[in-house]
Amino acid sequence: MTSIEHQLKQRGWAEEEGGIDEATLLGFADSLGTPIASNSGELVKRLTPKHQGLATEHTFSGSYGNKAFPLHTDTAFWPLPARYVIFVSTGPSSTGTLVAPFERLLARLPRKQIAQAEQSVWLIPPPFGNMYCSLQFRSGRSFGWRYDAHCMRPANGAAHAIHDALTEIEKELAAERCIWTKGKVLVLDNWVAIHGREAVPSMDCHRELLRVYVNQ
Ligand SMILES: O=C(O)CCC(=O)C(=O)O
Ligand SMILES: [Fe+2]
Repeated sequence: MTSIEHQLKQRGWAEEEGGIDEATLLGFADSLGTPIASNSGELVKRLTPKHQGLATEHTFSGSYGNKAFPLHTDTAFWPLPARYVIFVSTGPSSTGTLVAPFERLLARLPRKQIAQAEQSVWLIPPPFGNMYCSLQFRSGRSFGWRYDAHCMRPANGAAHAIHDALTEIEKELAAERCIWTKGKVLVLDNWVAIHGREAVPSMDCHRELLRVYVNQ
């Protein structure tokens, strides 16, 4: 088992310095599974900080601009969210990507709210999708978690309570901070770990990550 696979199994994400560039990214993605295009149709998506007004509506940058992105599951609005998210940095950046296992958030809920998390129903409205979902999903023998307050609206009382509780927990959560060097790769098991981004200071406006979704 490679170090990446081992880390993914152990804690739900993996980091490696200096291993990958644009030319080798899709080959690396192939070694994990099948690369899947993002909603924009691109297999490799180039992520750069954008001012809110200049970014596409309904994207994270369209909603938050250069401010912090809250913790989320990528593609939470897909019937089955992408299994892995690969990020590679094309240069150094001190703006961290934040990562935490979803269970670390759940562990902070009072016992009574664990049941509410299980009973919570969420709506993913247009333009993101058009479906109801729960936080936990199952695919074959695997279970996963989805959470993205940007596209998931609480649809019952339990979901409202969980939304409020997770918003508070997120403020105090000790998330791991991945800061970037050229060629560094971060692979997330997107069913297990959620992630966000720190606010981007103007001096880091050249920050650039490449992102690929992978299914198994
Ligand atoms: O830029 C980052 O560090 C993460 C970006 C992200 O989470 C996203 O675009 O979905
Ligand atoms: Fe993301």
